[in-house]
Amino acid sequence: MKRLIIVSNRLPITVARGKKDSPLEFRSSIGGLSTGLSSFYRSYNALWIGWPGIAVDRLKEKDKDNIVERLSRDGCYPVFLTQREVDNYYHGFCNNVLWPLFHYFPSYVVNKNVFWETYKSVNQKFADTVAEFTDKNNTVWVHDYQLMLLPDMLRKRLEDARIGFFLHIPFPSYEIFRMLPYRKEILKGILGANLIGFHTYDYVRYFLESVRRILGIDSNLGYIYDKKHIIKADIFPIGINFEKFSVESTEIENETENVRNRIGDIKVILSVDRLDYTKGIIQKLQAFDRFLDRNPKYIGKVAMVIIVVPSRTNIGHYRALKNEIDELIGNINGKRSTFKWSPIHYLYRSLPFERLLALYRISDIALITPLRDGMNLVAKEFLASKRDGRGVLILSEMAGAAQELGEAVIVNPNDTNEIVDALEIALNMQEKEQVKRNRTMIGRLRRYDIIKWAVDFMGALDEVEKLQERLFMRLLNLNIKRKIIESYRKSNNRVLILDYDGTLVNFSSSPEEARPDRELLEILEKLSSDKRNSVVIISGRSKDTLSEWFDNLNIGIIAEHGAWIKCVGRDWQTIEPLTSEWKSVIKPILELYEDRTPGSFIEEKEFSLVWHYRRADSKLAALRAMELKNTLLEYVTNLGLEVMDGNKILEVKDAGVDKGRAALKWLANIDTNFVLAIGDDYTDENVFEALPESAYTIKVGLGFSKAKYNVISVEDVRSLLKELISGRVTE
Ligand code: GDG
Repeated sequence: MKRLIIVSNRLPITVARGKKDSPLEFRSSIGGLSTGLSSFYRSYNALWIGWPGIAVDRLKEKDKDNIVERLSRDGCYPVFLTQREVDNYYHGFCNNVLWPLFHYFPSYVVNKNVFWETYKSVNQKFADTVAEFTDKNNTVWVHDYQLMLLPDMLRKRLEDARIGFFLHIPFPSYEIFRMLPYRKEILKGILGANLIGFHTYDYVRYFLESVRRILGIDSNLGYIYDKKHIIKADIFPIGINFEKFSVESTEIENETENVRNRIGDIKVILSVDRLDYTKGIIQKLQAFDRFLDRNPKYIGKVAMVIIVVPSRTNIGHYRALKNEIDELIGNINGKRSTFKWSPIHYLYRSLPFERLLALYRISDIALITPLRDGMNLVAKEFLASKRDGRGVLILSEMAGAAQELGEAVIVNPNDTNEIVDALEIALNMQEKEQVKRNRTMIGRLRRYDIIKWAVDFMGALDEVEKLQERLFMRLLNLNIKRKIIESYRKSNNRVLILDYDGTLVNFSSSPEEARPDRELLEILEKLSSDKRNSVVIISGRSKDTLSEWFDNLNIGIIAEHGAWIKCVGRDWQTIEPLTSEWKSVIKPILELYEDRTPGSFIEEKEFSLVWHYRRADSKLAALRAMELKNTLLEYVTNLGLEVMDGNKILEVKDAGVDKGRAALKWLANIDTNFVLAIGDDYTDENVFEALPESAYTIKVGLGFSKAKYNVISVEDVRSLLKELISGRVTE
C-alpha cells in the first residue's frame, strides 16, 4: 500500500512518567516541528516514526507494549532509545555539536567521539525501524538535523525508495559548516534523499556550496545528478496551521478577555521563545531596558510579557542563560517597578494553547529577535492570530521568517539601538499602517499554510521522481545495446567519435590522473586495430598533450574543441585557416582577472585562451567570471571570436570552431553507415546536433541532452566499447 512515513527525532506525542512505577502519561509535544506537522500527518494517513521522549531504561516490557499500542492509535510508532543514547546522540551530538554550529555559535560546540559514534548508531536504529515499514511504494520524509545520516542509510537498503529530507534549522555558510569534523559524512547522508528542503534560498545556496567544495559534486539549478538518482535542493518555507490561530470561538474570546483584564489597559510587547541562546533573549531585554531609559513617558503605560519555555536545561549554556535571564529581569523590574506597574511579566513555563493564543491577540507588539533561527513560527502565529489586522511584528533579519515577512519592522538583533528605534516606531505606528502591512503578510500565511507546505513538498518529490523516470528512460538498455552492436557488426566502415575527459576517463583536475590508463589504452588499441574502424578522440585539450598520449595509436585526434585535426599518420592541421593575433588584445585582459582572482589561472592553447577558476573562491570567481564575460563580449564580435562559458572556465576561441564542425569534417571523407559519438559536456552537444539522424549519440551522465541516449558513467562507456569489440552484450 502507498503510504507516507514521516520520521523525526521526536513524535508529536510525548510519553512521560513522573515517579518510578507511576502510570505513563501521553501529551502533545511542543516545538515547531510537531505543532506544525501534526495536523498534516493526520489528514494524510501517514505513519510517524520517532522517539517518544522517554528513555527505554525507565520502561518495563509491558510499558513498551502499552506505548506501541497507544501510539498506534495516533498513527505513530516509537524508536526506543536508552538513556546513554539520549545523552550522547540527542544531548551530545545534536544539541552540543550540530545545534550551536548550525546557529553560528561554534565556540559553544562540545565535541566528543562518543557523541558522533552514537549519532551514527542511533541514525542506524532509525533506519532499521523505518525499513521494517517501507517498501518501494512508500515515501519517507525525514526531518531535521537529528537524522541527517538517515536518508543515505535508507537509500543503501532501499535503492528505489522515495526519500525527502527537510532541515528545520539554518544550513550555515560554508565557512562555518567546514569546521565540522564529520562534514563529508553528513553531506553524503543528506544526499541519500531525492528532495532536500530548506526554509530559505540562502540555506539552499550554502548547502550546495558545501556539497561542491567538500564533496566536489556540482549542481545545476538546484539539481544534482548522482549516478543512480537525481537529487533536488529547494526552498519550502514552512507555514503554520492558520485556522488554529485565526479561530473564532467563545472559549478563546473568554480567555482573551480574561488575560486582558489581568494585564490591564496598557500596551503589551510580547516575547515567546524556547530557552535558547540562539533566540536573543538577553539582547531584547537589554533593548527594552534602554527603550524605557530613552522613553520615560512610557513608564506605567507599556509592559513586556516574556514567555520562556524551559528547554535543554541539562546543558551548561542553557542553565547559565536561564540564570542570566532571571537576573536581568530581576534587575529591570527591581529598578523600575512601582506598586501598580511592572515593566516585565516573566513566565518561565509552557502555556496551554488557549492562553498563548490569548496573549498573541491582546499584544500590541511581538518582539521576535533571534540571533539565528531557521524560520520562527511564533512570528507567523502572532500575525495569524490578528483577526482585525492590528498589531506590529518586530522581527530579526536573522530569522528565516524575515525572508517572507518583509512588511514587518525588520531589525538586526545585535543592534540594541535599532531594537529601541523599532519599539518606538511600533508604538507610534498608525492603525491604518499596521493593518495595511499585516494584511499582505496574513494573506500569504493563509495561502501558504502548513498543509500547503507539506503538499507542496510531496508534489516536488513526485516531480523529481518523474524527472528521474524520464531520464532513466533514456538510459542505454540491453535492447538498444544489442541494436548498436548488431549494426556495428554489419558495417564495414564505422566511425567512433569519442570525447576524452568525463567520457573515457573520469574528470580530474590533476594532469597525472587524467592520463589514459592501461585498460583504456587496450580498448583503444583493439578498436583501432580493426581496419573497418575510424576512431577519433575529440577533446578541448591542447594538441601537444593529446599527441603525447595518443600518437602511437592508430587513431585520429581533434584538439582544442575542433581547432586542430590530425589524421592517422599525418601532421596536425588547422581545421580552417585560423589566426591567433587576437591573443595580444585578449590575453592582457585575462591576466588582469588572473591577478585579481587568487587561485585562477590562464591556459594558453594555440588558437584559444582559457581562464580557469575552479580553484578560486567560488563567490568571488562567479562575480569575476560575469565581469570578465561582459568585458570580453565587447571585444570578441569585432575579432570574429566567441566566449565559451564552460565548467568553471571561460574560453575565448575562433567563432567558427566547435566540435560539431570538426566532427562533420572528419566524416566528410568517409563513406560510413555506422557512426557512434559519445561525450559528456556541453561542447559535445555540438557534435550530437551536427551528426546525421542515423548516428548513435550517447551522453555520459543523467542530464538532458541532444544525444539520443544516456549512460551513467565512464565505466558504462568502457563496457560498451568492450562489448563492441567482443560482439557480445554482457547482461
Ligand atoms: C525549529 C526551528 C523553525 C512556544 N511556546 C509555547 C508554545 N510554543 C510553540 C509555538 C511554536 C513552537 O512552539 C516554536 O516554534 P519555533 O519555530 O519558534 O521554534 P523551534 O521549536 O526551535 O523549531 C525553527 C521550526 O523548527 C519549524 O521549522 O521555525 O526555526 O528552530 O509553534 O507556538 N506552545 C504552547 N505553549 C507555549 O508556551 N502551547
